[in-house]
Amino acid sequence: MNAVTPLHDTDPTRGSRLEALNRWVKEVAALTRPERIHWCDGSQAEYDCLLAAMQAEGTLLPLNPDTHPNCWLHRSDPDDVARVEHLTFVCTRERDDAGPNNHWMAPAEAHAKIDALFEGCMRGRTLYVVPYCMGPIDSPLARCGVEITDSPYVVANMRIMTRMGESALARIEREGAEGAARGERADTFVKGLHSLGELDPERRFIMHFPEELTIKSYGSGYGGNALLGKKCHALRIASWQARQEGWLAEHMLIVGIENPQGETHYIAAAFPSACGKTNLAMLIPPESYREAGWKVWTVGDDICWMRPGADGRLWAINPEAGFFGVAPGTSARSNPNALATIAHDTIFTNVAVTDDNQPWWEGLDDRVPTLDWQGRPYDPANGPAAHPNSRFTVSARQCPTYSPHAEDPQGVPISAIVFGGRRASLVPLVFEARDWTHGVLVGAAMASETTAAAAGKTGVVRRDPMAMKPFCGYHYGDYFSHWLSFDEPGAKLPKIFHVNWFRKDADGGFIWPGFGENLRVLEWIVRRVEGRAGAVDTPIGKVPSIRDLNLGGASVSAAAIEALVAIDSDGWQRELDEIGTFFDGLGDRIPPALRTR
Ligand code: OXD
Ligand code: MN
Repeated sequence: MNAVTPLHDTDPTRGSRLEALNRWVKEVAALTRPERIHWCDGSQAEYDCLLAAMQAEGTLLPLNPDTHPNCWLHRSDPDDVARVEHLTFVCTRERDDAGPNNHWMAPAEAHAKIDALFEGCMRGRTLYVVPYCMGPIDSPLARCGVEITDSPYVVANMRIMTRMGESALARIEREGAEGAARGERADTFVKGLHSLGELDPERRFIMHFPEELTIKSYGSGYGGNALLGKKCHALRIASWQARQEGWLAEHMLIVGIENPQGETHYIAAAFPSACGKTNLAMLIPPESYREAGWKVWTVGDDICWMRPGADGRLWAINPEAGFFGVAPGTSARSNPNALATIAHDTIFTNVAVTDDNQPWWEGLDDRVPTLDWQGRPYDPANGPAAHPNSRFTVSARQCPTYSPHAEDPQGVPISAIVFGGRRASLVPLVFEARDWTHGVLVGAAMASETTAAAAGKTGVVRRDPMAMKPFCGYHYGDYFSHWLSFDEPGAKLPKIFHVNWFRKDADGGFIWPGFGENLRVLEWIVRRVEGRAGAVDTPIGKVPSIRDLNLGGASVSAAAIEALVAIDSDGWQRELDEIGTFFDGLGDRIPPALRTR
């Protein structure tokens, strides 16, 4: 770092307040050999310094300050644009505990392999110590971590995506002292070590050690590979912790639906990456609903931690403080709330820019960009102008529909859980599971067409139980059993539903209009929860008949709706056979209760 950054070296007082953390930072520094160490306090001044330094280095470019005040563009390495599932490992002592759903490596081998890469990798760089809290800082459901990274871009993103800095350090310190007083280990925070390394895809690994609450990620600076609070901590490690402690860490948005009587139901919904979770979390009701007084509140768009409360209901928090949303497709039509959210104080990554230096992506509007995501003059022959997995990082507080209850320490009570996937055929617009066990089966059987959020082919149907295939930090069989275990006396569990917004007609067009219109389906879900809506029994669960849905002012025909809720028995028989084969592939830990359904 240079003269514009008065960032300070290790603060010995702060370090000694927390022995375990200080020791780990020293060990990492001895291995990685940074030029200096900076403990992040999370202040605005620190953030401004980091941005100024990145700007001076050319790794962060200012966008048009008149249209997008305090907005920035970062371009990642062109070989580093998505999560790398084939290089992501869960390193448990027993191979079977990671399960066939994860790549596994023995912990000793994994540490040796990745530590060899870390050796001396921060020479000439600054090592940042980033204490963070996942969840509202005063929430009993929240959990802390510390990420060590040599990327200022990661630090800046972590400040937006988590509660980062002094307040998190104070909580870590308090929990350490409480643990020590109980005679338990003092380092209950998750340790994440990250280095950009050489950004060489051949020297890239994301390793998780759930038994050690440790993450090591080398060689990538992008998204979930590098912002370790998100997928690595809040899903892979947290799912493991959640199983031990009796809660759930899920790949779900949380949205509040307020009816004209002023009652709000919270829905948690799991969809695979890039299936519109952010859009659903920020949905704008159709006009007739708005006039009637319906409102939609955003609690979270990607991750949900939930735990049974004293009243038997599941209470949920969003562990994140920001949105790391997919830019392409975000528009005034698909998500005006997101556009308002990202109009200022936002970091964009891998988007294109217009001639007046505004961020641009496919689907935004019909302007033609000047530079593509790699900074080249835009030429359609090179493919899309914005990378399909280009992103915005922005504080959730900027969202016009951010729920006034999003930061409640006890969380919000969940009325319904919704599973969904991107399926061009077969799967109806919506159906309701018969009971909790059937609902768990519906989640376990989820499948979706792949998108650009992960490296690899897009558009292929893959099984993605509970949208957790890339994120479940342990054996899927044990995970399903854990889900089933919540059905115990006294539990007031949410009803479970499945939706599919993505059915296509013979010409390849979407049948259901989606976006704000999805509220029609959510209204049916909420009214089912309240026992106020009808439904028709089918072999796969309950579906609404046309008269059960509020279709006033909807642009879709009655015939289309009939088609969207019709059940194709032969197709479902084939689907069930495939689900059976998929479960067989997961081995003998699949709970028998799911088999007999
Ligand atoms: C994400 C993902 O970044 O699911 O949220 O890939
Ligand atoms: Mn996600």
